Amino acid sequence: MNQPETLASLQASVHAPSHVIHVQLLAWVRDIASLTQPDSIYWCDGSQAEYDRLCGELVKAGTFKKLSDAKRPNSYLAWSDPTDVARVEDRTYICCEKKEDAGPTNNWMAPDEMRATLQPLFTGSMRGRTMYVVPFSMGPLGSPIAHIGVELSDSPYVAVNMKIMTRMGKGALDVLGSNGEFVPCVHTVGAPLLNNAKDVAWPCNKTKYIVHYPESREIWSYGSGYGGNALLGKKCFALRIASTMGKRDGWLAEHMLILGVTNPEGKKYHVAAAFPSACGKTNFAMLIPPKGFEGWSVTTIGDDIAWIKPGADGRLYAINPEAGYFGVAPGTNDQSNFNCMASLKRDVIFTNVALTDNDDVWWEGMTKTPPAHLIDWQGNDWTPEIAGRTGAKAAHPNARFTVAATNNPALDSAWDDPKGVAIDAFIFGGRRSTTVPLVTEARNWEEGVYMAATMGSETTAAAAGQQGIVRRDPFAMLPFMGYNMSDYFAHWLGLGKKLADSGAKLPKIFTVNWFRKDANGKFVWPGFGDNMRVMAWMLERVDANSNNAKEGVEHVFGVSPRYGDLNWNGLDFSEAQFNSVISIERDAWVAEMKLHGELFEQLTHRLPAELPAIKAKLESKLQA
Ligand code: SAT
Ligand code: MN
Repeated sequence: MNQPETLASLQASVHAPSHVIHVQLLAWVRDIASLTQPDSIYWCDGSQAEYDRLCGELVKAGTFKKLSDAKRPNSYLAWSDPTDVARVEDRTYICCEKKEDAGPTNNWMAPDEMRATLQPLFTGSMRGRTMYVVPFSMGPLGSPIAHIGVELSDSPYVAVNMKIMTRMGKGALDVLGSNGEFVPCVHTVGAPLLNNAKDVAWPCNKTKYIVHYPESREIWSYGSGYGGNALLGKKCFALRIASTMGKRDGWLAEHMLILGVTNPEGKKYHVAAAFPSACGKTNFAMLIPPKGFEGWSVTTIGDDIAWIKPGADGRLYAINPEAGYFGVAPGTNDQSNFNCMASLKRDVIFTNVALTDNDDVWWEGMTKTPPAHLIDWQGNDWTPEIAGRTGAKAAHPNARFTVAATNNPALDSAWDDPKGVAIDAFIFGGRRSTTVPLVTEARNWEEGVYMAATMGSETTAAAAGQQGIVRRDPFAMLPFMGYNMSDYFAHWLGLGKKLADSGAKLPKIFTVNWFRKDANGKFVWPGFGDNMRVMAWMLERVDANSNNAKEGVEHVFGVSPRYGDLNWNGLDFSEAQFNSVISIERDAWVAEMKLHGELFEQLTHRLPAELPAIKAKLESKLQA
């Protein structure tokens, strides 16, 4: 006879500690365990002792190498399976009831069909492994802008990364209490260990599915152990699922860094900036003002994701839902990102960088002269000579570090503030070697939304697939939208209108392009710290009425600075160079507008009428 289910019997059935009093959570863990059949279940408490123990087990399993404590205390290196190195966009699905609600930019399958597809894959998928129960808060514990998730994963690599990337463990369970809401996330590497088979260092499966059910707010991930495929709080929850929550409840989940910037008079601004993956968000968020900007400071609130909600005063308040950085290592050095290098001195998990002969790490661009010998990310000998001959990279181009925000010397004092920070300006930027000017200010919210919606960017190693081709990446959200892109544009337009109608002052919207190249294929703009020169101009434009506001010059697409409007102290950058990164070439823009047209055709079904109307207006200006 079936016993009535008591809290105690439920807890016992899933080996939960007695402080877990959430019946629905316990029942779900039991159901997933009976589906995936792990050997054991372990509830993560999020403590340092637990982290250290799991890292030790990962070392024993061969997944982690412990780095030299003298060189890089408390740090580890993981090498993934060479086929599991980036997000898999073509295996990522939005499974809502109606295909139109996912929209033409997402892979879609009906929920029933997807559940039937996944059922046999998840059945027994955790055999021979431990299922880690990973409760986490996206955002400061208890913040009205934060939300809770629970990830069940058979990957201890995921558990330790989630400890760094989120507020993970008992604190999140305490917020949940006995009946709080959580987003259930199920993750398996899809590599059951049968008959005591020996494990490999990086288990995964060549079949992969990254699946979202926005209506029931579930995430199911199969077959990959890497980054956004597996750390389900990040892109899956904080962007794809959260974007659908934001649409419903009137807020925004964005692929944006958040930074604070204080001018020499002590006035502080907050900026949120959207760039596609591997286009320098982390560098921008940790920027050190260059020579000529004495008295300015930049502080980091977040480097990848922003959750933004309107406050009672009509301003937009942003939190960083994450607690750590999962950033691109290659190219990072003391010149490009000093604060990042300082953050990486200890307590880091590196994935797919190279190992030095003294048990430290190296990646392309870390130092001018590479070490004479390394073991590359695939475990092979690497020397500059071998690289010159074969082109072999020591680190994978999408190699990553995972490190706690609290390691960042430029961390903003409000980074953990449950209220969030009020945003003064939004910046949108793509990676474009031609066409798009260094900076443009939109004349109004609608034109800003247009510019963000039509943004293009050259693809990078952050996603599997061909690199360096320009694709439209609206709001840098193309791979991360949980619903119909046209509805998302309408959501942005609607939110702006609602706030403006309430009398609120809206943040200004800018687009930037740090990546224009000259005829020899060299970047013209120095970028990195010198991006401060552009940001300072933007902030003057935010304070449009202040005395030192530089007017800039209006053109077809908005307002851009003149050479004399930027502070060039400490940088040798000629007017001719400036003109080559700020110029608007008519022919290039006629071609570019055609691509906007192609995007709008793809999205035509629900496209808000404002956007084609703005396009027509811009085109007629371009013809004039
Ligand atoms: O792999 S992640 O999606 O987490 C990183 C990124 O592409 O931004
Ligand atoms: Mn990102």
